[in-house]
This record gives sequence, C-alpha cells and structure tokens, in this order.
Amino acid sequence: MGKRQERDPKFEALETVFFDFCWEYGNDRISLDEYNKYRGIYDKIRQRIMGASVGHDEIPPKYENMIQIPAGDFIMGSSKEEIKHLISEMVPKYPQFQLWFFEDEMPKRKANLGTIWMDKFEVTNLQYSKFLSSQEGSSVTSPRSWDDRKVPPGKGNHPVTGVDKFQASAYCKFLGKRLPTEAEWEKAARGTNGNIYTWGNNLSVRDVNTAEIGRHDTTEVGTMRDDVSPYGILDMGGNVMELVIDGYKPYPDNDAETEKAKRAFVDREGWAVARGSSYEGVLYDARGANRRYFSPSHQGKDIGFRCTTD
Ligand SMILES: [Ca+2]
Repeated sequence: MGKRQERDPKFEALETVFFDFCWEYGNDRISLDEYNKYRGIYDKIRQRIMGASVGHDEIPPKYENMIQIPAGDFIMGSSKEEIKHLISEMVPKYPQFQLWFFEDEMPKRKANLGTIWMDKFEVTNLQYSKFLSSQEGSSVTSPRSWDDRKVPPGKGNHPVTGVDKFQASAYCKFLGKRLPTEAEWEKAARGTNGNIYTWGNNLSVRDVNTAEIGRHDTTEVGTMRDDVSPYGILDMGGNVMELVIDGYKPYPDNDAETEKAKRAFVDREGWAVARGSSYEGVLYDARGANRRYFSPSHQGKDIGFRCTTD
C-alpha cells in the first residue's frame, strides 16, 4: 500500500471508497477479478492525487480467498468489569457458566500486529480431502468425523471437523501457511475497535450458526449472513470453533481472582486453544475474546480451523 498519508483529505476519501470495495470482496459481493480491477483504478487515482508512483498491487494466487488484515493496533482481551458483567447477564439463562471460565481473557489491553492474511472461510472437508490425498504414507490421519477417509456425504463445503492441532497445522504448512496466533485470530474477529462479537456488540443477531438457531450441525462455510467480521472474514462467531497455534497460558499481567482459574493455568498449560463458538455452543461464546482449551490430541466434532500467512 506504500507509505500512508494520514493528513491528505483527498487520500482519506479515496481510502474510504476503496475500503468499500475490500468489504464487498470480503462479503463475496464482487469476485477477485473485479476486486483486482478496482484495485488497479485505485492505484491510478492515488498516483494522480499523490503525484507519486505506486506499485500495482494485485492479490497473488497464494492469497486467493484470504483477507488482508493491515498492520496496526487493536484491542485484545476483556476487563474484569466486562467479565463480571458478562457473568451477571449469563447466569440467569445459563447457570453452568462461572466467573473462572472467563478470567483467562484478562487483562484488556492494546496490542499491535504487522500485516497478515487470513482465510476468509473455515477450511472445508473438500479442501482437507485434497490435502489428505497428497499425504499417502505420511503420519497425517483422516479426520475423526470421516468414515474411511471419505468426505461425509453432502458436506464437501462444510468445515472439516474432528481434527487435532497436528492435523490442522499439517494442512496449513502444506500450503505454506500456518494456524493463526490467538492475537491474530482476535484482531481478525474484533477489528480495531474491540468489538465484543465479530458482527458488533449486540446479541440480537439471527444468522450465526450457534446452538440458538437449533441446527445442531455444521453449515456450508460462508452462508451465515450475520457472521461477518469487520474485515469480511466469515464464520468466526459460530459454525465450528477454530484451533490456533498458541498453547494455553495466562496472558501477561492476568489477575484472575479465583483458585479454579489459577489452577487451570497450571493444569492445562500448553493445551490446544480454540476460538469462537460453534453449532453446539451458545452465542455468548462467540465473543471475540473468548478462549477455550482442549487436550492437544482432542479431535472435537465441532472444532475446525482456518489458516493465516504473513
Ligand atoms: Ca468458526
């Protein structure tokens, strides 16, 4: 994108228009070809405004179906007040939820990341099957949710599930990518304003695949209208929980009060972390700051993943 020129209003206006195109592409309203066409026009106008030559910056094939998350600050984690408020809201409806479940999200702080790219969709069964057929004789095994190394009938475009962190990492590595870190996943889900959910801050959404809609199974990726992050990344709220690369550990300066939370940091250290809610989880669990941990070899029927790259 070249050097950012913050104070030129013409440039700011152009950026706003171009951001709309990014959003349209992110929401599947325009194709990659169309996006690249607009990108070309954007570069030419910017060159005219700025009077400086800029590189034509098409999305290379490696990044197809990935979304660029520009470098910069974002909000990570939750404050103690937010956790306590959450519990007061949840408990009347879900008495099983307790304060210590969420104390690992603290503290709320500003963080910073460089530019990354993240998959727009959860990795699908069909994609995983193509990878698997290239792995004959290797130690990568078929997902636990499959019968006899075959994609479950009618579920080619559904997210792959029943994979552990090793299987998920092997898939990403095969494509020259990797699993996202917790920070990367959270920025992609919450945007730069610290949204509580991918779609914003309210719970009055209808089209997110969590237990509330009563489907109790995966849906085809990218089909839930409300489950769209500020960057146009889809299904980060629900469908399947998503494995990340980090092992479970307390965030620096975490000040959990309960013994149970402190105990989990010791007993579950290094466990696999998954983010977001799922078709079996509740909408509250779709909060961008929410962290779940699992035994590293756990192959959950509502756990999948997506890839990231620099
Ligand atoms: Ca998801």
